Amino acid sequence: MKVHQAEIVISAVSPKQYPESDLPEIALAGRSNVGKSSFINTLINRKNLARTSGKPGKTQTLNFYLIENALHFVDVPGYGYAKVSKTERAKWGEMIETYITSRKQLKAVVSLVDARHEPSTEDVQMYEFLKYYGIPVIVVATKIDKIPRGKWNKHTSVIKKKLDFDPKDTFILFSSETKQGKEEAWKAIEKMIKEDKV
Ligand SMILES: Nc1nc2c(ncn2[C@@H]2O[C@H](COP(=O)(O)OP(=O)(O)OP(=O)(O)O)[C@@H](O)[C@H]2O)c(=O)[nH]1
Ligand SMILES: [Mg+2]
Repeated sequence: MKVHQAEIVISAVSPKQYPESDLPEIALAGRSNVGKSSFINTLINRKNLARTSGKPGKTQTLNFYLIENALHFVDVPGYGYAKVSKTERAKWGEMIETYITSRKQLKAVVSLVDARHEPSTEDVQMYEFLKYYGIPVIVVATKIDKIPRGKWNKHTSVIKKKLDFDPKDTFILFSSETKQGKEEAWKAIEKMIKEDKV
C-alpha cells in the first residue's frame, strides 16, 4: 500500500472510546521496546507519528491510526515492562483482552518479537492467546539489522520453535532501520484486510 495519509484518531482505553467505524483493524502486540510504534511509522513512511522512545512503556493506551481511509493500525502498550505495578498490569491485561476478544473489525495481530533473543514467556503467552481466539497472526522479528545475515536462519528457527509457530501464520524478518520486510509486511496485512471482503 502506498501511504499518503495517516493520522491518529483516538487514544482509547475502554470500548466506548473505540472509533465508530467498520474499517478493518490490524493491532500490534509485543514486549515494551520491541519496536511496535517504529513498525507503524516504517509502514506509513513517517518518522514519529506513532510516538517511539528509548524508554520502555511509551505507549500506554490503545492508539488508533487511520491509514488511507482504508484501515486502522492499533498501537497497543507493550508488556514485560518491569516498572509497572500489579494493578496497572491487571488493567493492561483487561484492556488488551477486551479489545482482542470483542473487536469484530480486528483482522489480524502483528506479534512482534526481538529477533536477537529467544521469545520470552510473555511472547509465548501472547502468541498462544491469539491462537486460542483464532486471530490470524503475523509474527514480525524486529531489529534484524542488529544480526549478521549469516545468523538469520538460526534466529528464525529458535523463534519459531519457542513459539510453536503455526506454519499457516506469516513470519517476517524486519528492521525499521533498514526497512527490510516492509513490503512483505504490507503484503501480509493487505491480504488479511481483504480476505473476507470478496
Ligand atoms: N536497530 C533497531 N532499532 C529499533 C528497531 N525498531 C525499533 N528500534 C528502537 O527501539 C526503541 C523502541 O522502539 P518503539 O517503537 O518505541 O518500541 P515500542 O514497542 O513501541 O515500545 P512501547 O511503546 O514502550 O511498548 C527505539 O529506540 C527504536 O528506535 C529496529 O528495527 N532496529
Ligand atoms: Mg510504542
